[in-house]
Amino acid sequence: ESTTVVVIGAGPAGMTVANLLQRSGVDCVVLERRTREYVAQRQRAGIVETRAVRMFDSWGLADRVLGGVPHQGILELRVDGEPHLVSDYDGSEGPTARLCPQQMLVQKLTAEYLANGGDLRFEAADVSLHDLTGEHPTVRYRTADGHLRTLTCDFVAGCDGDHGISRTSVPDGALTPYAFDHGIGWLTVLADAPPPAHPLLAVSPQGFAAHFPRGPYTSRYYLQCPPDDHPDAWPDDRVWDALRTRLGDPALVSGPITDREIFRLRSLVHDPMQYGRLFLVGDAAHIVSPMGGKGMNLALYDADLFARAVRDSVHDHDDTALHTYSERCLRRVWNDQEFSHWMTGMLHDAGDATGSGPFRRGLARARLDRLFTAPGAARAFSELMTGLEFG
Ligand code: RFL
Repeated sequence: ESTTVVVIGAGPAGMTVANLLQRSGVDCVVLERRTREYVAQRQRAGIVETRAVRMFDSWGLADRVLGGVPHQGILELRVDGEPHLVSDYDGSEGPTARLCPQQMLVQKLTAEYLANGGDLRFEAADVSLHDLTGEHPTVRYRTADGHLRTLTCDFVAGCDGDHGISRTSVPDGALTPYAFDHGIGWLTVLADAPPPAHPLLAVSPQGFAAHFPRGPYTSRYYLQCPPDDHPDAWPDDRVWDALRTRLGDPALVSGPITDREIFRLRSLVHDPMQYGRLFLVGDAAHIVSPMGGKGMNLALYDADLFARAVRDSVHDHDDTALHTYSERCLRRVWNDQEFSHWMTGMLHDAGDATGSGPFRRGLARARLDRLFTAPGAARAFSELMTGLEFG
């Protein structure tokens, strides 16, 4: 069996690549290890940034895959209980960010791709990549009923996240990893409880906390905690007490908790994002600490560049964009890493629960103060939030 592109993974990166290739008239097959139900339930990101909304719009897909809830562009930064509103509206023309939980985006991209006759194979086990530096790589996998299959292709899109097989198929030494551990843990809780008026990030002496909308009656919360803490140490009462204290809102309405996890804030970049005819897209190439909401949005950026590069190569025999893919992606990756790192430092140090000391606390408070009072600083922040900072 042969096709032009084999896409490994049906998350936001893989399903965006698949739809954009389909719209470009380029054949592809998507292989996903999990079931369709499993992938459709995975809840993570919640906001598609302005740049990514305009990207989907340019492909005629925005209304089909993003749903209709515009994000008002306001964020609340609450410092010791005192609210400050910052905006991600940068004054430019065109559609703006949307509230669109990650699993909704993936469900809609999947439905759109299948409705147009796309080839998507769930429960593909033991996927392996071969001849990546040759003219025609092959991809082997096992179907749910145990049959071995081989696909021959021109390009492989490695969209299988941080724990996938794409990156680990690259020989040691061909990619350089740049990793950073922030030394911070976040307890993340999903609950059937009223969302805040605006996405809310709170600094307090007890540590950082956040409250984000995820649906009409669904919220995601984050609480800074030691990175090696265990979710069992956080029974419901402790979660709600900590949120009320850190958000400075004794009347915060609680609700049934449907998910509770602890993860370590870390950042990782692999350079280059390419090996032969394998192109890494999204989390397979980079992880951004969640502060700033850039991880999924970067995956969408890579997907757009990759699909356009393949389109140029297939239709116009022009490989320029394929050759510059990694370099162009990495420019934005490092830009977003910097934004996320800056915000992570500022919002944790300002509360000083990390023990980073009074001097860093003073610096972090000065950065916040500048953001709230200096129009140039506020403008730079809103540009970074929209993702439109490169013009
Ligand atoms: P995904 O979403 O991990 O999808 C990878 C897909 O590949 C499949 N797969 C395989 N398929 C075949 N064979 C194999 N061997 C395979 N191995 C894996 C997997 O089953 C899956 O379907 O990667 P992708 O597409 O690159 O998308 C990246 C985003 O998921 C990620 O960046 C975001 O979720 C990060 N993130 C956030 N990003 C934002 O932009 N805004 C946010 O608010 C935000 N919040 C978050 C987040 C990540 C979180 N986690 C994971 C810690 C909140 C959390 C809690």
